[in-house]
Amino acid sequence: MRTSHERGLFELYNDDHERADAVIFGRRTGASRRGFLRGAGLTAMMAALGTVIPFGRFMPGGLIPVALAQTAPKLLKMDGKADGLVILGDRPLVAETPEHMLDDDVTPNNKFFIRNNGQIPDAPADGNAWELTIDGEVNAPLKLKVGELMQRFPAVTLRLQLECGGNGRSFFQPTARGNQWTNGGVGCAEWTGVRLGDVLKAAGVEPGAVYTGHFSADPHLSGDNTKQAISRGLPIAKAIDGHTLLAYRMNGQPLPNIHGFPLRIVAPGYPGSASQKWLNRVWVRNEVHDGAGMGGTSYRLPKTPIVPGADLKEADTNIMESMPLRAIITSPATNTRLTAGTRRLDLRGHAWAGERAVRAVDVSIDFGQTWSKAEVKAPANKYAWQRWTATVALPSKGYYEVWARGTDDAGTQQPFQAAGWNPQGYGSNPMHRIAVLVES
Ligand SMILES: Nc1nc2c(c(=O)[nH]1)N[C@H]1C(S)=C(S)[C@@H](COP(=O)(O)O)O[C@H]1N2
Ligand SMILES: [Mo]
Repeated sequence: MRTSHERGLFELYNDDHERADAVIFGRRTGASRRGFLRGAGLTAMMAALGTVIPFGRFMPGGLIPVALAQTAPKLLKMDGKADGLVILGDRPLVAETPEHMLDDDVTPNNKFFIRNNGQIPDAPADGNAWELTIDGEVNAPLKLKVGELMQRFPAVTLRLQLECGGNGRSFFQPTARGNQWTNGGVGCAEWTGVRLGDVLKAAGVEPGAVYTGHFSADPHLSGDNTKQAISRGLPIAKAIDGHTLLAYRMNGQPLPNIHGFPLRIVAPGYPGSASQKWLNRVWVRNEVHDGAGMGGTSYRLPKTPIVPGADLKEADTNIMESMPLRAIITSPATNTRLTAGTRRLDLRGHAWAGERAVRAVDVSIDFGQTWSKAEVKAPANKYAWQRWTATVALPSKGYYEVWARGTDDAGTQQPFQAAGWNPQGYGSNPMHRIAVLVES
C-alpha cells in the first residue's frame, strides 16, 4: 500500500514534473539537469513504485519515470475502431494509437489513428462517381471520376507509413500548441491506388510547375464554406515520385470514410497533412501553394534553433518535408508486470525515418548506460516501417525502463529528450521508453 507521501509523488509527477524532479533528485531542474538518483531520492522513488529499481543509480535527473508519468487517457468509442484508441481532441476529432496497439506489421483499419482539421463529411453514395479535377500548370486539365481513374491508370499497392507532422509533440517542454500526440500519430497500411505522377503526366505538367495544392470536401470547423479545413501540397518532385498515391483502398477495403473515402493522397515520409483526404482537386501551381496550413508556423520548422517558448516568424522557417526518425516499442506494453523469476524479455517494435531508412535500433535497460543492438529488418518497400526485435536479460526483480533508440541512414540518432522546440511542436522524436516490472 502506498502512503500519502507516495501518492503525493504520483500526483506531483502528473501536475508538475519539474517540481517532482526537484523533490526526488534534490535539485532545481533547468540549467543543471544532471546527476543521478541516490540516497533519499532513490528511496522515495522506489517507495512510490513499490519495488526496487535495480539500475536506479543510473537514473538521470530531468527524467520523468515512465510509470509515474501516466495520466488516465480518454478512450475512443467509434464504429469501425478498436477499443483502446486515445482521444486527443473531439472537435475536430483526433485520436492516436497507443504504441502497443501498433504491433501489427500492417496497421489494420480499425487501429489506424485519426486526424481531422475540420468536420467529417458525409460519405457519397457512389464513390466511383466522385470527381477529381487536375488543373493549373498543365497542358490539358482533367476531370476524372474515381471509376475512370481505376480503369485508366495502373493500380499500385504499397505498404506506406502515414505520420502526423505533430507526432511526438507532447514530449516538448514547454508545451507546444496543438494535439498532444505521444508516439501514436502513425500507422503503416497497405494502400491501393494509382500514382499521382501517372495522372499528372496524363494532364501534361508544364515546365513552370513547382508545387501541388490539394482540395477536399470536408467543411471548415466553423461551417464557413469559403474556408478550407486544410489545403496543403507537395513539391512537384515529391508529387510525381512513384510512391505518392491517389489511394482508393486501404488494406484491401474501400477507404473508410474517416480516412478519406473515396479518394485521398498518400504522400509517405512527409507530414500526414500533405495526404489530403476526401480529395476533389489537385491544383498544379507555379509557386509554393498558399492554402490553409501552408503559412505562418504551420508545418514549418525554424531555419536555426530557437529558444524554447520564443516566437517564430514565417520568414525564419522552412516548410517541413521529411518526418524525423522514430523507433517505438510495440511489445510489451508499458507497465507490463512480469511474473516473479522472469529474467529474459523479448522486445519488438517498428522504426521509420520519413524520407530516410533506418540503419539501427539499440535498446537499453539501465537508463542508457549500456546499449545492445536490435535486429532490424528491411522494409517491405520504401516508406514502409521496419520491424525490429531484441532480447534483453533482466538481472533481478524490480522496476526497469526499456529504452529504444533509432539511428537513420544518415547517422542521425534520436535524442534523449525532445529537441528543436518550435511553437507548433513539429519534429519531436525523443527515444521511446516503457516501464516493466518483474514481480517478487
Ligand atoms: N481533407 C482533409 N485531409 C486531411 C486532413 C483533414 O483534416 N482534412 N488531415 C490531415 C492530417 S493533419 C493528417 S495527419 C492525415 C491523417 O490521416 P488519417 O485521419 O487517415 O489518419 O490526414 C491529412 N489529410
Ligand atoms: Mo497531421
